Amino acid sequence: MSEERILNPQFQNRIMSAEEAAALVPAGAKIGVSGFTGAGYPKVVPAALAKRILDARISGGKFRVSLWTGASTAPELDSALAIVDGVEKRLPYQSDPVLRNKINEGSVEYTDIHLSHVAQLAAFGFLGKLDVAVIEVAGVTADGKLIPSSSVGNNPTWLALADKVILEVNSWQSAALEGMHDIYNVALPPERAPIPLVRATDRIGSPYLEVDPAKVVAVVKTHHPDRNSAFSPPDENSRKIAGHILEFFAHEVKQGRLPQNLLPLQSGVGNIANAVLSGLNEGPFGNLTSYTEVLQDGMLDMIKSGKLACASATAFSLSPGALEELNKDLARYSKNIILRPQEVSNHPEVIRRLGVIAMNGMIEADIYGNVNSTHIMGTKMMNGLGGSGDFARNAYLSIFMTPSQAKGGDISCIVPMASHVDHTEHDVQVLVTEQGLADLRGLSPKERARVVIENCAHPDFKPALKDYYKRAYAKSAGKHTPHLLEECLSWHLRYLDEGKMGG
Ligand code: 0RQ
Repeated sequence: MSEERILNPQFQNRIMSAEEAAALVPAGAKIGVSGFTGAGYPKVVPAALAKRILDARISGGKFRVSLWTGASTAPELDSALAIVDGVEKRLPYQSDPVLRNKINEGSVEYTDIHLSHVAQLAAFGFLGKLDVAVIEVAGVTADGKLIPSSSVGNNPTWLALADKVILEVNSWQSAALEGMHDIYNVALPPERAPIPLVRATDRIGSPYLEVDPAKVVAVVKTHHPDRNSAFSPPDENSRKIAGHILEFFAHEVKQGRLPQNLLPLQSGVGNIANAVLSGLNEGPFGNLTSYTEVLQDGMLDMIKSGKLACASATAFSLSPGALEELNKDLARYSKNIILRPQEVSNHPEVIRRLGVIAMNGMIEADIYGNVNSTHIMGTKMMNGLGGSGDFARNAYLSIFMTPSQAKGGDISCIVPMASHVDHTEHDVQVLVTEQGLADLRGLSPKERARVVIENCAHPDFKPALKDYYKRAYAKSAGKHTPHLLEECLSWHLRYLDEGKMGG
């Protein structure tokens, strides 16, 4: 890529300021924005739009927009618009503290959607009509193709569906991004055909995004870094969780149920997921591959050390230090990293074909293996389920992990009944806490309850869980999945009333 990032004259003619571009967004618009886990989101138009929204409010007007993204973004987008009460509706995944508060106080509608489902739902009109797309790109080629940025997400869909397109061309993004992406269009039923991807390393599409130039109403030049928070260094619990998972993998290899280089890895967001990757980096397995959504610090370390041969994802999700390091030397990684649309990175067909090993964090699991990834005490949204369901349902191995306790020991993450269920007992194969690992494959509910309590619960809560299960078995009308319906959520109620869970 040359120094000049906008090589096409038609796009050059549309260059304007962020304020001028934001003025083209109508009140009430549904906006499809780029951005996935703090990577590749627009950085200046949202702030200009927030200012417009604030000005409208001051002069007594009403101005809110709906935001459709790839996944979470960053404060320049989600916080900036939420803080001025500018967000009507948000989908499909977020992790912004300001926006989270607005969702939980009831002033923002939030639709939490499997990430692989979003493009199809949008294309068939279930989300309404998309008015504007605001997409960050790394450049525009002479023939008008778009060089994608540090995430792909739903950008191909937003570019195709929106009436108007605003591009942010960010010269901070490395020029070496050109060629790293694999943009493949998944056709809609009834024209859909098999996705011809049989290895995580396969390239099946084009390195460029395409847009009808007639729809491009504004091109805004920027030079701003992606913003993401740093990962905490792995603590003792995370190291223990990683240790249990590594031991389990070694056992599965020995049993002939996993190859020596395992199967393509998917790893979720958060500190624990990142710590597991650090564990793998120090572990005995080599020549690994990943078929995942986000490439976080741990995966980058594994590429550097030679443990991970290739990573297929839809976005980077790196700490500032790792990002700086990667950007300095991105060309070196061009053969190891492929960034795809999230409809492909998270596609059930491909995940099932490749036999992915899915490893995701959770809030809580119940004794029968139902997993809550999203709701604190059953009602408060944390982030969203993101891609965890895409992977959990379709993986060869579906692992969920958490420390056994939260909030200094006041909360047990293993409970009699999950206060909200994102992943049912049918989609959860392995549960891991620092206490141990429960392999639930092939077990009946009663067998699962015994192994989950025994292997995963914290000793402070284990006796109460055993007691609950014993009494439930004695009294329950049905002995298949024994419960005391009058008591099963009492642990959560007690936490809400008294600040500590317990039987
Ligand atoms: O709260 O931040 O106030 O301290 O939840 O918990 O233990 O640091 O865990 O960072 O790994 O995140 C499920 C949220 C775990 C994440 C979740 C509190 C705890 C802390 C965070 P504080 P930890 P992690 C691919 C896959 C859904 C999306 C997904 C997530 C905070 O993994 O969002 O998997 N997953 N996507 O104190 C009350 C409990 C709690 C609790 C933890 N039982 N009750 N609070 N906490 N357990 C990526 C994408 O899709 C983009």
